[in-house]
Amino acid sequence: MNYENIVVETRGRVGLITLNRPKALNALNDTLVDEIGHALDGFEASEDIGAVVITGSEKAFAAGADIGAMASFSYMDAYKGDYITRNWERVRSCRKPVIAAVAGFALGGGCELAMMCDMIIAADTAKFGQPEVKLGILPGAGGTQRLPRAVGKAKAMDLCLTARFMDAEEAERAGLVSRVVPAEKVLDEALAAAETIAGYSLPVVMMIKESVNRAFESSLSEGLLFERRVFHSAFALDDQKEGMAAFVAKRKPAFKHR
Ligand code: CO8
Repeated sequence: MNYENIVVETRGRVGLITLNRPKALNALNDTLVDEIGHALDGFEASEDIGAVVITGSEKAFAAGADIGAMASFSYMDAYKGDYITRNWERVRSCRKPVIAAVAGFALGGGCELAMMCDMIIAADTAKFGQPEVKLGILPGAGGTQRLPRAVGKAKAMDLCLTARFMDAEEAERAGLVSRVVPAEKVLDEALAAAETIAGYSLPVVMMIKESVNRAFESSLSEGLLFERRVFHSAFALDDQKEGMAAFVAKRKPAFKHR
Protein backbone atom coordinates (compact mmCIF):
# COMPACT_ATOMS: atom_id res chain seq x y z
CA MET A 1 0.00 0.00 0.00
CA ASN A 2 1.19 3.52 -0.78
CA TYR A 3 0.69 5.62 2.30
CA GLU A 4 -0.25 9.27 1.88
CA ASN A 5 -0.23 10.44 5.48
CA ILE A 6 2.23 8.23 7.29
CA VAL A 7 5.70 6.79 6.71
CA VAL A 8 6.12 3.12 7.57
CA GLU A 9 9.54 1.60 8.21
CA THR A 10 11.17 -1.19 10.15
CA ARG A 11 14.15 -0.69 12.44
CA GLY A 12 15.52 -4.04 13.53
CA ARG A 13 12.59 -5.90 15.06
CA VAL A 14 10.59 -2.70 15.54
CA GLY A 15 7.88 -1.36 13.26
CA LEU A 16 7.96 2.43 13.03
CA ILE A 17 4.98 4.55 11.99
CA THR A 18 5.66 8.26 11.51
CA LEU A 19 2.66 10.54 11.12
CA ASN A 20 3.36 12.74 8.13
CA ARG A 21 1.01 15.65 7.51
CA PRO A 22 3.47 18.39 8.44
CA LYS A 23 1.41 21.26 7.04
CA ALA A 24 -1.51 20.37 9.31
CA LEU A 25 0.60 19.44 12.36
CA ASN A 26 -0.30 15.79 11.70
CA ALA A 27 -4.03 16.39 12.10
CA LEU A 28 -5.74 13.01 12.03
CA ASN A 29 -8.15 12.47 9.17
CA ASP A 30 -10.03 9.31 8.26
CA THR A 31 -7.43 8.23 5.70
CA LEU A 32 -4.56 8.68 8.12
CA VAL A 33 -6.24 6.60 10.81
CA ASP A 34 -7.05 3.90 8.20
CA GLU A 35 -3.39 3.93 7.20
CA ILE A 36 -2.26 3.46 10.80
CA GLY A 37 -4.62 0.47 10.98
CA HIS A 38 -3.25 -1.00 7.78
CA ALA A 39 0.36 -0.57 8.96
CA LEU A 40 -0.47 -2.19 12.29
CA ASP A 41 -2.11 -5.13 10.49
CA GLY A 42 1.16 -5.67 8.63
CA PHE A 43 3.33 -5.38 11.74
CA GLU A 44 1.05 -7.63 13.73
CA ALA A 45 1.17 -10.32 11.04
CA SER A 46 4.96 -10.14 10.62
CA GLU A 47 7.14 -12.59 12.52
CA ASP A 48 10.02 -10.13 12.16
CA ILE A 49 8.35 -7.47 14.29
CA GLY A 50 8.05 -7.62 18.08
CA ALA A 51 6.94 -4.09 18.94
CA VAL A 52 5.78 -0.88 17.27
CA VAL A 53 6.60 2.80 17.75
CA ILE A 54 4.26 5.58 16.62
CA THR A 55 5.76 9.04 16.36
CA GLY A 56 5.14 12.44 14.78
CA SER A 57 7.36 15.41 14.03
CA GLU A 58 9.48 17.67 16.20
CA LYS A 59 6.63 20.20 16.35
CA ALA A 60 3.65 17.88 16.69
CA PHE A 61 2.88 14.29 17.49
CA ALA A 62 -0.62 15.21 16.30
CA ALA A 63 -2.61 18.40 16.89
CA GLY A 64 -5.90 16.51 16.99
CA ALA A 65 -8.51 15.25 14.62
CA ASP A 66 -8.69 17.22 11.40
CA ILE A 67 -10.96 20.12 12.28
CA GLY A 68 -11.47 21.13 8.64
CA ALA A 69 -12.67 17.63 7.75
CA MET A 70 -15.16 17.58 10.64
CA ALA A 71 -16.37 21.15 10.50
CA SER A 72 -19.45 20.66 8.33
CA PHE A 73 -20.50 17.22 9.58
CA SER A 74 -24.09 16.80 10.64
CA TYR A 75 -25.11 14.49 13.44
CA MET A 76 -26.36 12.10 10.75
CA ASP A 77 -22.98 12.10 8.96
CA ALA A 78 -21.16 11.37 12.18
CA TYR A 79 -23.57 8.77 13.57
CA LYS A 80 -24.80 6.95 10.48
CA GLY A 81 -21.48 6.85 8.63
CA ASP A 82 -19.61 6.39 11.91
CA TYR A 83 -17.16 8.89 10.44
CA ILE A 84 -14.34 10.13 12.62
CA THR A 85 -14.88 7.35 15.15
CA ARG A 86 -15.03 4.33 12.84
CA ASN A 87 -11.40 3.30 12.72
CA TRP A 88 -9.88 4.44 16.00
CA GLU A 89 -9.90 1.20 17.94
CA ARG A 90 -7.20 -0.51 15.87
CA VAL A 91 -4.33 0.81 17.98
CA ARG A 92 -5.96 -0.49 21.14
CA SER A 93 -6.64 -3.90 19.60
CA CYS A 94 -3.02 -4.43 18.50
CA ARG A 95 -1.68 -7.38 20.49
CA LYS A 96 1.96 -6.40 20.15
CA PRO A 97 3.21 -3.53 22.32
CA VAL A 98 2.89 -0.06 20.84
CA ILE A 99 4.94 2.88 22.17
CA ALA A 100 4.13 6.52 21.42
CA ALA A 101 7.18 8.77 21.03
CA VAL A 102 5.73 12.23 21.54
CA ALA A 103 7.38 15.57 20.79
CA GLY A 104 5.50 18.87 20.52
CA PHE A 105 1.71 18.99 20.47
CA ALA A 106 -0.36 15.95 21.38
CA LEU A 107 -3.81 17.51 21.46
CA GLY A 108 -7.35 16.22 21.23
CA GLY A 109 -7.28 13.09 19.09
CA GLY A 110 -3.47 13.31 19.18
CA CYS A 111 -3.44 12.96 22.95
CA GLU A 112 -6.03 10.20 22.64
CA LEU A 113 -3.94 8.34 20.07
CA ALA A 114 -0.93 8.53 22.40
CA MET A 115 -3.06 7.23 25.28
CA MET A 116 -4.22 4.25 23.18
CA CYS A 117 -0.59 3.18 23.01
CA ASP A 118 0.85 1.02 25.77
CA MET A 119 3.31 3.62 26.95
CA ILE A 120 4.24 7.18 26.11
CA ILE A 121 7.83 8.36 25.98
CA ALA A 122 7.82 12.15 25.83
CA ALA A 123 10.27 14.76 24.62
CA ASP A 124 10.78 17.67 27.00
CA THR A 125 8.93 19.75 24.37
CA ALA A 126 5.75 17.65 24.55
CA LYS A 127 2.44 19.34 25.29
CA PHE A 128 -0.65 17.30 26.05
CA GLY A 129 -4.20 18.59 26.03
CA GLN A 130 -7.86 17.92 25.34
CA PRO A 131 -8.93 21.32 24.00
CA GLU A 132 -12.11 20.10 22.27
CA VAL A 133 -14.28 22.22 24.56
CA LYS A 134 -12.99 25.28 22.69
CA LEU A 135 -14.46 23.85 19.47
CA GLY A 136 -17.85 23.13 20.96
CA ILE A 137 -17.28 19.37 21.16
CA LEU A 138 -15.85 16.91 23.62
CA PRO A 139 -13.12 14.29 23.33
CA GLY A 140 -14.41 11.39 21.22
CA ALA A 141 -11.62 8.82 21.16
CA GLY A 142 -11.24 8.05 24.82
CA GLY A 143 -10.05 11.35 26.30
CA THR A 144 -12.71 11.49 29.00
CA GLN A 145 -12.05 7.86 29.90
CA ARG A 146 -8.33 7.17 29.50
CA LEU A 147 -7.12 10.51 30.82
CA PRO A 148 -8.76 10.16 34.26
CA ARG A 149 -7.45 6.60 34.47
CA ALA A 150 -3.95 7.89 33.74
CA VAL A 151 -3.83 11.15 35.70
CA GLY A 152 -6.82 11.05 38.05
CA LYS A 153 -10.08 12.97 38.03
CA ALA A 154 -8.77 16.36 39.14
CA LYS A 155 -6.25 16.83 36.36
CA ALA A 156 -8.46 15.16 33.74
CA MET A 157 -11.31 17.55 34.56
CA ASP A 158 -8.89 20.48 34.55
CA LEU A 159 -7.52 19.60 31.08
CA CYS A 160 -10.87 18.70 29.49
CA LEU A 161 -12.82 21.61 30.96
CA THR A 162 -10.29 24.44 30.68
CA ALA A 163 -8.47 23.24 27.53
CA ARG A 164 -5.10 24.11 29.07
CA PHE A 165 -2.02 22.20 27.92
CA MET A 166 0.10 20.05 30.23
CA ASP A 167 3.86 20.03 29.62
CA ALA A 168 6.05 16.93 29.67
CA GLU A 169 7.26 17.41 33.21
CA GLU A 170 3.72 17.71 34.57
CA ALA A 171 2.64 14.76 32.43
CA GLU A 172 5.36 12.58 33.90
CA ARG A 173 4.53 13.71 37.44
CA ALA A 174 0.87 12.90 36.79
CA GLY A 175 1.63 9.43 35.41
CA LEU A 176 0.62 10.00 31.79
CA VAL A 177 4.09 9.40 30.40
CA SER A 178 6.67 6.85 31.44
CA ARG A 179 9.82 8.83 30.61
CA VAL A 180 10.82 12.35 29.56
CA VAL A 181 13.97 12.81 27.50
CA PRO A 182 15.56 15.66 25.53
CA ALA A 183 13.66 16.20 22.28
CA GLU A 184 16.49 15.05 20.03
CA LYS A 185 16.60 11.71 21.85
CA VAL A 186 12.91 10.84 22.04
CA LEU A 187 12.70 8.60 18.98
CA ASP A 188 15.92 6.75 19.81
CA GLU A 189 14.74 6.21 23.37
CA ALA A 190 11.41 4.81 22.16
CA LEU A 191 13.07 2.63 19.51
CA ALA A 192 15.53 1.27 22.09
CA ALA A 193 12.70 0.45 24.51
CA ALA A 194 10.79 -1.23 21.69
CA GLU A 195 13.87 -3.20 20.59
CA THR A 196 14.37 -4.39 24.18
CA ILE A 197 10.75 -5.56 24.32
CA ALA A 198 11.07 -7.20 20.89
CA GLY A 199 14.00 -9.25 22.20
CA TYR A 200 11.85 -11.01 24.79
CA SER A 201 9.47 -13.90 24.24
CA LEU A 202 6.55 -12.52 22.20
CA PRO A 203 3.85 -14.67 23.83
CA VAL A 204 5.07 -13.56 27.25
CA VAL A 205 5.13 -9.92 26.17
CA MET A 206 1.57 -10.30 24.86
CA MET A 207 0.48 -11.95 28.12
CA ILE A 208 1.96 -9.05 30.11
CA LYS A 209 0.19 -6.48 27.91
CA GLU A 210 -3.11 -8.32 28.22
CA SER A 211 -2.74 -8.65 31.99
CA VAL A 212 -1.83 -5.00 32.62
CA ASN A 213 -4.77 -3.92 30.44
CA ARG A 214 -7.05 -6.12 32.55
CA ALA A 215 -6.30 -3.82 35.46
CA PHE A 216 -8.42 -1.20 33.68
CA GLU A 217 -11.25 -3.48 32.64
CA SER A 218 -12.06 -5.51 35.73
CA SER A 219 -12.21 -5.60 39.52
CA LEU A 220 -9.00 -6.30 41.45
CA SER A 221 -10.02 -9.85 42.29
CA GLU A 222 -10.97 -10.60 38.66
CA GLY A 223 -7.72 -9.04 37.48
CA LEU A 224 -5.66 -11.04 39.96
CA LEU A 225 -7.40 -14.23 38.89
CA PHE A 226 -6.76 -13.44 35.23
CA GLU A 227 -3.09 -12.76 36.00
CA ARG A 228 -2.74 -16.03 37.94
CA ARG A 229 -4.26 -18.08 35.11
CA VAL A 230 -2.01 -16.46 32.53
CA PHE A 231 0.98 -16.83 34.87
CA HIS A 232 0.32 -20.56 35.18
CA SER A 233 0.00 -20.89 31.42
CA ALA A 234 3.45 -19.34 30.93
CA PHE A 235 4.89 -22.59 32.30
CA ALA A 236 3.65 -24.31 29.12
CA LEU A 237 6.04 -22.22 27.01
CA ASP A 238 9.45 -23.36 25.76
CA ASP A 239 10.55 -19.81 26.41
CA GLN A 240 9.93 -20.17 30.15
CA LYS A 241 12.22 -23.24 30.17
CA GLU A 242 14.80 -21.33 28.15
CA GLY A 243 14.62 -18.13 30.23
CA MET A 244 15.08 -19.94 33.51
CA ALA A 245 17.71 -22.39 32.19
CA ALA A 246 19.69 -19.44 30.82
CA PHE A 247 19.54 -17.66 34.16
CA VAL A 248 20.76 -20.75 36.00
CA ALA A 249 23.55 -21.31 33.44
CA LYS A 250 24.48 -17.60 33.58
CA ARG A 251 24.04 -17.16 29.83
CA LYS A 252 21.82 -15.00 27.63
CA PRO A 253 18.44 -16.59 26.85
CA ALA A 254 17.70 -17.46 23.23
CA PHE A 255 13.93 -17.15 23.12
CA LYS A 256 12.32 -19.23 20.40
CA HIS A 257 9.03 -17.40 20.04
CA ARG A 258 9.88 -13.83 19.16
N1 CO8 B 1 -6.97 20.11 12.32
C1 CO8 B 1 -6.69 20.66 11.11
N2 CO8 B 1 -5.66 21.50 10.92
C2 CO8 B 1 -4.89 21.82 11.97
C3 CO8 B 1 -5.12 21.28 13.26
C4 CO8 B 1 -6.22 20.38 13.40
N3 CO8 B 1 -6.50 19.78 14.57
N4 CO8 B 1 -4.18 21.78 14.11
C5 CO8 B 1 -3.41 22.59 13.38
N5 CO8 B 1 -3.82 22.62 12.10
C6 CO8 B 1 -3.24 23.38 10.99
C7 CO8 B 1 -3.55 24.85 11.10
O1 CO8 B 1 -4.83 25.13 10.58
C8 CO8 B 1 -2.44 25.46 10.28
O2 CO8 B 1 -2.76 25.31 8.92
P1 CO8 B 1 -2.51 26.56 7.89
O3 CO8 B 1 -1.01 26.79 7.95
O4 CO8 B 1 -2.99 26.04 6.60
O5 CO8 B 1 -3.25 27.71 8.45
C9 CO8 B 1 -1.26 24.55 10.56
O6 CO8 B 1 -1.82 23.32 11.06
C10 CO8 B 1 -0.32 25.09 11.61
O7 CO8 B 1 -1.09 25.41 12.75
P2 CO8 B 1 -1.02 26.84 13.47
O8 CO8 B 1 -0.67 27.92 12.51
O9 CO8 B 1 -2.27 27.01 14.27
O10 CO8 B 1 0.24 26.59 14.43
P3 CO8 B 1 0.53 27.27 15.85
O11 CO8 B 1 1.91 26.86 16.20
O12 CO8 B 1 0.21 28.72 15.82
O13 CO8 B 1 -0.51 26.59 16.87
C11 CO8 B 1 -1.68 24.73 17.84
C12 CO8 B 1 -0.41 25.24 17.13
C13 CO8 B 1 -1.79 25.35 19.24
C14 CO8 B 1 -1.56 23.23 17.95
C15 CO8 B 1 -2.93 25.13 17.01
O14 CO8 B 1 -2.72 24.73 15.66
C16 CO8 B 1 -4.20 24.51 17.48
O15 CO8 B 1 -4.78 24.97 18.45
N6 CO8 B 1 -4.68 23.44 16.80
C17 CO8 B 1 -5.92 22.80 17.10
C18 CO8 B 1 -5.80 21.95 18.34
C19 CO8 B 1 -7.14 21.31 18.65
O16 CO8 B 1 -8.11 21.97 18.92
N7 CO8 B 1 -7.17 19.96 18.64
C20 CO8 B 1 -8.37 19.21 18.89
C21 CO8 B 1 -9.07 18.93 17.60
S1 CO8 B 1 -10.65 18.16 17.85
C22 CO8 B 1 -10.26 16.57 18.19
O17 CO8 B 1 -9.14 16.14 18.17
C23 CO8 B 1 -11.41 15.68 18.50
C24 CO8 B 1 -10.94 14.29 18.61
C25 CO8 B 1 -12.10 13.44 18.40
C26 CO8 B 1 -11.64 12.08 17.98
C27 CO8 B 1 -12.71 11.45 17.30
C28 CO8 B 1 -12.33 10.11 16.78
C29 CO8 B 1 -12.84 9.05 17.58
